[in-house]
Amino acid sequence: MTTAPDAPGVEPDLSVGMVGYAFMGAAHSQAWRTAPRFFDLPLRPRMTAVAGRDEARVKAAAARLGWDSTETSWQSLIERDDIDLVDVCTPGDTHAEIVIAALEAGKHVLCEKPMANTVDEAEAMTRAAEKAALSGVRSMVGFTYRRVPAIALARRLVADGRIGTLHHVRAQYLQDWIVDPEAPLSWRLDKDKAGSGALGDIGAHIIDLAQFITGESISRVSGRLCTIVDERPLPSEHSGLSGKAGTGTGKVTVDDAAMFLAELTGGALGVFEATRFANGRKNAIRIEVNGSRGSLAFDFEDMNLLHFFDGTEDAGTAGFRRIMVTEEQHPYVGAWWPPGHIIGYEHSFIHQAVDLVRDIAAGTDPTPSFADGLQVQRVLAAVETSSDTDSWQEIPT
Ligand code: SOE
Repeated sequence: MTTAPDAPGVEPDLSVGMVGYAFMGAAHSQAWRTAPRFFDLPLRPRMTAVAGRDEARVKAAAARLGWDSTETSWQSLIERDDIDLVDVCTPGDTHAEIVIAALEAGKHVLCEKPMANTVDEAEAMTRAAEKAALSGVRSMVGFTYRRVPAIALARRLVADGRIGTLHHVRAQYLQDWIVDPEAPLSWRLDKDKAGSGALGDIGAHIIDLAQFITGESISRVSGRLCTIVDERPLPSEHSGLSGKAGTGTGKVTVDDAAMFLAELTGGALGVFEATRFANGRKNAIRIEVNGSRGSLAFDFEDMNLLHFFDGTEDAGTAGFRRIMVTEEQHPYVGAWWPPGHIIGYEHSFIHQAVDLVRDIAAGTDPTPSFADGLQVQRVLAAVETSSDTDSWQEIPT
């Protein structure tokens, strides 16, 4: 850590270097900037450097997002002595190489999801993280939705026994940003870059959330993947979520929709659905868990609410209760606004930064760990194999 002068009341710095500066890079930048302004942190994140290959663009991004300096390669960022933590916000095909190099250089790592494009890569990353942890180096995978207060509250209620024995999990992640067949190709539609399509991009989130909320793991799956539009215009220039079509066409090499049945370690059944073709659904993460005593239901498009049915109440008046998760005692909420003054998408990234900084300062292992990310990767791989072979697949432990 870059230690600040020992002035009383001044926390030492945690110097951050970020690789990538598109959508996720912007969300992470906002989090590093805002976290110390609303939360008491034992270390003060400093936005030291951002890396990207195009010098003009990375400089413009640094100026826009608030980074102090730039590098034109991730290698030169990692070589810097003044970087304590490397924040990886690049497409999945680059994660393993960057992350392993950063860990070997003794840098803490935050890696965007899905952790890798293959199980082999995720295993190598996990081995590197476990080795680095022996020298106090910390690592975390960016499954940010865990840090939505209503989701964290759902986990707390399940752990407190409020829904009883788990029977079912029902999870959907629905978007529609490529429903138009003229929407251009982007790296998220390229298997070499993204690993898979809806499955890894958004299905990974609901796998993580289902396991996080219930405290159980997915042990078996039976799935089906499909590609709905298999050829699209090439992008004109920018290839992100809102890219414009250029000339010529190219192949879509990933799934557009993924569905699977699952069994959880405690015996409960799960149904999962991830698609970027659900017309009208913009970022709907819907998750419902049903247990012997009650049920919980959440939808990210109304993310400050958690619905709770308490089956132990009198049947005549029982019903789904709409909990506004904006009270001081709710997870993370105390740092924000008075009750009823809601928060948004970006706040989960801030909460992620806060938890990571606190773990680094305390010398504790952050969650989700790389081992957690690897387990999600194994579920993704099992769904693909299941779809290819028409079979149930076990998830190795
Ligand atoms: C695109 O589908 C995407 O940006 C995902 O990659 C993110 O993980 C999700 O938070 C929002 O949608």
